[in-house]
Amino acid sequence: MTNHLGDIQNAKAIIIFGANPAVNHPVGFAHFLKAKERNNAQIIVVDPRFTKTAAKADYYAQIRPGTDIPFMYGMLHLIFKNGWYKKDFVKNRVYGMEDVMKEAKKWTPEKTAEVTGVPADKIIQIATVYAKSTPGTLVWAMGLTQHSIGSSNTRMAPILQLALGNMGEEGGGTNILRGHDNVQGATDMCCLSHTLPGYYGLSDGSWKYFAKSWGVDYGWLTKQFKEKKWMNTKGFTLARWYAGVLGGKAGEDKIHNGGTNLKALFVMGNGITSIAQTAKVKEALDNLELIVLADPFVNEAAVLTDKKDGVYILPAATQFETSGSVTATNRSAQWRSKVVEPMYESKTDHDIMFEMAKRLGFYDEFTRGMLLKVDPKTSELKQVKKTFKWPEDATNEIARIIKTIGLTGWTAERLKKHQENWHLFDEVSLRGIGPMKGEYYGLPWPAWTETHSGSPVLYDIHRPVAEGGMGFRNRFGLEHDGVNLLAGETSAPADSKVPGGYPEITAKNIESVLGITLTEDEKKRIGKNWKVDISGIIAQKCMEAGIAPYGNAKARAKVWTFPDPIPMHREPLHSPRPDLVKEYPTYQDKPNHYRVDTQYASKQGEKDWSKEFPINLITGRLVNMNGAGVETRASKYLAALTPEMFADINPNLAANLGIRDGDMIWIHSPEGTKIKVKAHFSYSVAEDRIFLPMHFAGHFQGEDLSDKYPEGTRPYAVGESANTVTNYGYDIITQIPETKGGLCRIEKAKEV
Ligand SMILES: Nc1nc2c(c(=O)[nH]1)N[C@H]1C(S)=C(S)[C@@H](COP(=O)(O)OP(=O)(O)OC[C@H]3O[C@@H](n4cnc5c(=O)[nH]c(N)nc54)[C@H](O)[C@@H]3O)O[C@H]1N2
Ligand SMILES: Nc1nc2c(c(=O)[nH]1)N[C@H]1C(S)=C(S)[C@@H](COP(=O)(O)OP(=O)(O)OC[C@H]3O[C@@H](n4cnc5c(=O)[nH]c(N)nc54)[C@H](O)[C@@H]3O)O[C@H]1N2
Ligand SMILES: [Mo]
Repeated sequence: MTNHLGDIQNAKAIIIFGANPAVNHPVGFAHFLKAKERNNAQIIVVDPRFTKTAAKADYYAQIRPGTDIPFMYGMLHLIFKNGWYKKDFVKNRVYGMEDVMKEAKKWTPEKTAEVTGVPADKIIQIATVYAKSTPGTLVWAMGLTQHSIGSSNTRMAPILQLALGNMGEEGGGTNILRGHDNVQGATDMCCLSHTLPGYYGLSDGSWKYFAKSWGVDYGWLTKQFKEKKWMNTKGFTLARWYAGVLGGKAGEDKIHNGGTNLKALFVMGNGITSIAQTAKVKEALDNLELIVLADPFVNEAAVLTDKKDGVYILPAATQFETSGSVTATNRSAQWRSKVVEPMYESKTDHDIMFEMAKRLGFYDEFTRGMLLKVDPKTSELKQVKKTFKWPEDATNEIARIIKTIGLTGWTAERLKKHQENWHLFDEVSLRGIGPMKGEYYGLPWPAWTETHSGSPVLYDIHRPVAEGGMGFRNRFGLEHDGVNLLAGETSAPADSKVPGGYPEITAKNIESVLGITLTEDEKKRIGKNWKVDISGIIAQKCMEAGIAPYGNAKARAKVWTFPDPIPMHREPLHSPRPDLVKEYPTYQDKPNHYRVDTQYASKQGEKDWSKEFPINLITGRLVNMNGAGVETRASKYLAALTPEMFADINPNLAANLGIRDGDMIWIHSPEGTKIKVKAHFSYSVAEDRIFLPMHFAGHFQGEDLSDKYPEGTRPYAVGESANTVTNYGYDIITQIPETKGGLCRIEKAKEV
């Protein structure tokens, strides 16, 4: 989120694309409703289903899945045509908007209606209300991301906000409602395969900075890899780990993994049936040599696989049995205290990892960073103790190393103080009072120094940098195609020593940009640039001059290194509209995408999928269930609310197929897989689509696997996994699966 949940109360309009907060963020949704009470905020919902959130909306557009880019271009068409965009903002703070304007010209209300299925007058109504009610906040979640064009969707939404000047404003911004507890923290620490923690890229420079900061030898680190080149090569994604096992088999995508397949799987906190294409996942599980499942519950990977040995279930403790900091959806940190000691023979996740590191022979290297501190006089790293204190020393290590997103201020001591003084912060502004005056709740990152206030609203130039103000980051050079990438005049944060844009701060330019002279001692101690400056001198001097260490540049509407420099509509791989596939085809196939060849054009062009599979397939969430569902289906009371797996189906569609409410139906996918579920009549879905909740497991393609659970562990509710029928398809940048855009065929199941 650029802003935060409480700040949504400041909005005059709220437009929600592909999120259902009334169900999935019900506590946060209270702020949306308060915005309505306070400002008569206009709530607009764009979703293929009439959701519980839509029920609270002033305007609702029932969009065809996967067509949000045309919808937003349709809005921009009217915004540019009628001069409703913020010209100064665009001129001074955005790069590449001309190309967006050109594309938007094509998306007349009629054309937009043709592609999205939303009537032209509704598009005009929504664009008008949203453009005129400022500040407006734009909210999204999984309905935008889980598509082969997901990353384009997530660029399109900020472009709409930039055009309207809604970025860096209270009550504005792009507010992405995150999923799991601490998923923001997991992302910031990169529990993924494509960067180092803190978004430091996979490069020799970053590795050397981390080697130094961890107190380990860089040469030792390189030796942990088969060859040095693998250090800077992205790994498999969660979405396609199975391809790492199956690669090389007939009909499977080719892999690029140093000549070997994956042989072992260690799962820590993933429900397995949440991964698209469960049948492939099962095949991969069956082909592994070793499976380790660290989970408080019986991870259903163990139930799905037919593997009889080499499967280990480790009892992991829950969050209530451990302590430490987590990061909320708005970049605020929260300190947590342990409620009870780990019960029975369970161990916390970090203890499981420490034990693994001991057995694998790198425990000392793994934990050494927690023993180090920067000497304030010399700026050298020194070992200051023999044993670490968990979790405080881990938190302080993160604060010491991660400069990119400004975690410097997140010392364990400060975070604990915020936990203890929770009542002294305002929910709408996050401002502290009394002893917490001058700080925002949870020190939302960036918190540039150990005394910084935190930054509740990203890119806000109305406040000084020391109080959370900043422009956009200078990340992609000083100019492109002869255009200056730095921000224009009058767009520096309040009280800045420099009036307009400026580059990111390095040891070389700090004196000239800030207009200061460093002492000889400072020159000796300062790091190469703000991202690796162990001394903290750059951040300190920047605060004094009102300068954001990362620079003040233009936001990029155009990303020249991406397959689509500006977002373009492309039909889902499995589209119900063959006519539009011709006009808006998907990408060319992409070789070696996170180590696996990935199909686009060849899959889409294989045949007209819509002939055999005419129904749109949407998957998503229920309020009483969570994720892959093993935790919530193990609750008698939550399971009782939805005891069986079902599909929401429009009664008119059902009637045409001879299906009655409550009948069992087969749903077939283009992958050749099928599931048997109960038909649940609902007008929330249009006649060309069905909705499947993603939370079930324990049945597989018609077979009940109940007897495979260890005794006493079968959840109260079991059923088919939606992901057994989700289609092939992955985002071109991130590889998130296309679980919100696919096709299927439905038939009534024969009675037995
Ligand atoms: N009760 C409950 N709460 C949860 C979770 C849970 O499992 N249960 N999970 C948590 C997690 S991990 C996450 S990530 C969040 C997810 O939160 P949400 O993103 O709100 O969750 P979903 O229900 O998956 O999808 C949101 C909506 O996207 C719509 N949609 C599908 N395709 C499209 C499309 O092409 N365009 C548009 N505009 N909309 C589309 C769906 O109809 C659905 O209503 O929820 C979190 N909160
Ligand atoms: N079709 C379809 N598929 C989807 C989605 C969709 O919308 N449609 N949404 C996707 C999204 S956004 C998400 S986030 C995923 C969610 O999918 P998962 O991440 O698989 O969902 P959870 O059920 O939250 O799984 C968490 C697992 O961790 C275990 N666990 C809980 N606490 C702890 C702990 O402290 N330590 C350890 N070691 N384990 C713990 C739980 O028991 C459970 O087995 O699903 C994705 N898959
Ligand atoms: Mo999620």
